[in-house]
Parts: sequence; C-alpha cells; structure tokens
Amino acid sequence: MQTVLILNGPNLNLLGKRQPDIYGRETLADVEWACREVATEFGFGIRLLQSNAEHQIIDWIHQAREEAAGIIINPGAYSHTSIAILDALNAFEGPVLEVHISNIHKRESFRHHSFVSQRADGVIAGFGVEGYALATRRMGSLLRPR
Ligand code: CA2
Repeated sequence: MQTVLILNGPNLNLLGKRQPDIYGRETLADVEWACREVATEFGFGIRLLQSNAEHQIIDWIHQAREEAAGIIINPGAYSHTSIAILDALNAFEGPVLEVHISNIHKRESFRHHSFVSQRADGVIAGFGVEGYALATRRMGSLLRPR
C-alpha cells in the first residue's frame, strides 16, 4: 500500500491547545484521524509527523524518497524562511501539497511568501484544519488519476 507523509513544522504540536481564534480547537490527532479516513477511501496509508526542528523535517523528506508516494506539508514558520526545506522537497519526485491552516495572505506581510510554494503542486491556505483532509483528497486524485 502506498504511503503519504503528512509533515508538520514548528509549534504545530500546540494545535488545539493555544490560539484557537487563529488555529481552531482541533488537535493534530484529530487531523490524523480525518486524513486517514480520506486516505482509506482512496486506498493509501498516511503517516503524520511533527517536529520543531528543521533538520528533522529535512531528514523525513529524504526518507520519503524511498518510502512515500507523496508529501503533504505544513512547514509552519519554516515556509517563510527555509530554502533548505525547499531544496529537500526539490529532491523528492512525487507530488507535494502545501497546507496552511490560516490564510497567510491575510496576515502579516512576512507570512505572504513561502519558499515551499515554489515546489508545491498545490497550496491550501485559510481552510482551517479541514485543509489537511482536502489536501489528502487531492493527493488521492494525483496518485490515482481517474
Ligand atoms: O497557518 C498555518 O498553518 C501556518 O503554517 C502556521 C504557522 C505560521 O508560522 C505560518 O505563518 C502559518 C504557525 C504554527 C503555530 O501553530 C500553533 C498552533 C496552535 C497554537 C500556537 C501555535
């Protein structure tokens, strides 16, 4: 069975526990549940991971080259700073979808640019945590075009 990695960057471990006005009340465990349901419909598996460390996210992307059919990534604040994560994603051959819970374009100007978007095959922003399940659905279409 194909696996899709759902990678989450810094501070997203706090999801559902702080700033519910911006990020909502659902946790990463809720996100994992919702994405797994969609992935099962399409016949693939998911692995959801979170790290506050840039090098860890890069290492997971490298591993994905051998182990994953696609990557869904919310790089958190590294979206706006990390050429290293962009470089790692550029070495991955499968589809890459970028998710932002908040609408980064409606927020501070330093959030408007994402290095990762240069590699992403699609970007979802401002759909709340539902964006992850939507991205998982899209990943299903990309991996198994009808
Ligand atoms: O909207 C998004 O998903 C972001 O990637 C979230 C990042 C932010 O730096 C990006 O600009 C946009 C921040 C993640 C912080 O997550 C928290 C969740 C709950 C409570 C506190 C932080």
